[in-house]
Amino acid sequence: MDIQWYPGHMARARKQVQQSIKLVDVVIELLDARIPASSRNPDIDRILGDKPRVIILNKSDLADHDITKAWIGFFRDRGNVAAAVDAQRGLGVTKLVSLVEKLAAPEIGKYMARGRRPRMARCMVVGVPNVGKSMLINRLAGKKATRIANRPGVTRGEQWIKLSGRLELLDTPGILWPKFQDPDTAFKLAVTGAIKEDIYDPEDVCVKLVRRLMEKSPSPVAELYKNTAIAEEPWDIIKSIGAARGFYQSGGRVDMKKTAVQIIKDFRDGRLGKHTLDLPGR
Ligand SMILES: Nc1nc2c(ncn2[C@@H]2O[C@H](COP(=O)(O)OP(=O)(O)OP(=O)(O)O)[C@@H](O)[C@H]2O)c(=O)[nH]1
Ligand SMILES: [Mg+2]
Repeated sequence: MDIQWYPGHMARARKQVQQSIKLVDVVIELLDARIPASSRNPDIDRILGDKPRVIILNKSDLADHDITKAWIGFFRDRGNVAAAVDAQRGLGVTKLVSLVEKLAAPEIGKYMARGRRPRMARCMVVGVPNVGKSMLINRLAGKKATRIANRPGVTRGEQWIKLSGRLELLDTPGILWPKFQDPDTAFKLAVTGAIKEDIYDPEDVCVKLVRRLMEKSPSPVAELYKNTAIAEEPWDIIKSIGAARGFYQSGGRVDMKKTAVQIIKDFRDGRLGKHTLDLPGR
């Protein structure tokens, strides 16, 4: 899989993140719980410097629960603050607010030591595309939050959300690009939806996905598609699933692309079970 980003685009986004983090006490680094290693920007340590951060594994509803626990242990062993969240249903969000407050306390303490009045902790969310940044921001904002336009004293145009009197959240998320160190990372980013459909081949990705899922016992592919996925090779399995669904092209051949896209969607929506593709300590 040969995938290229636009370097200019990436550099601009990165610069914007570097500007924004100056405005906050704490950064929420959002990772996809299904691929915590692959969804991490490899330059993140350099980008964030010594800014306090909390590592959040989002979409934990789609990930293997035990492996998520192992990942949180992995990050904590390295001295990070880490927790799992399901931004879609709002699980883990209240705890996240407490973690951010705790991490911001030393900075606010320093601020007050200079004779200033106490202020709220400020934070922002950063992560790769599609990891759930906007959804988490909306969850954090909830109903009680008020959006504050152009708060004086900070960069013009920055929008802040006041979270029930405890936190201020920068409402523009920081988008960082993942890196494809190897074809396996590219596969994981594609299958989870972190990269757009126009830069990978769904049939290619689906073959890899089916092969991986066939290694599991019982195979989630055989379970979901019942008696339709009876072949040995991933390509033939995809073909039989397409045929069973009636995905034909004119001329009577199975529409492999349409079938592949559907199977990938089934995976992303959790219909093929909860899977984590990256193991801690990789
Ligand atoms: N199952 C599940 N889906 C989630 C969760 N969080 C976000 N999503 C879904 O993931 C997709 C992307 O969410 P967004 O919040 O738009 O992600 P984003 O990081 O803002 O994406 P960009 O703005 O494109 O960078 C949406 O379809 C959400 O419904 C979660 O915790 N669980
Ligand atoms: Mg967004």
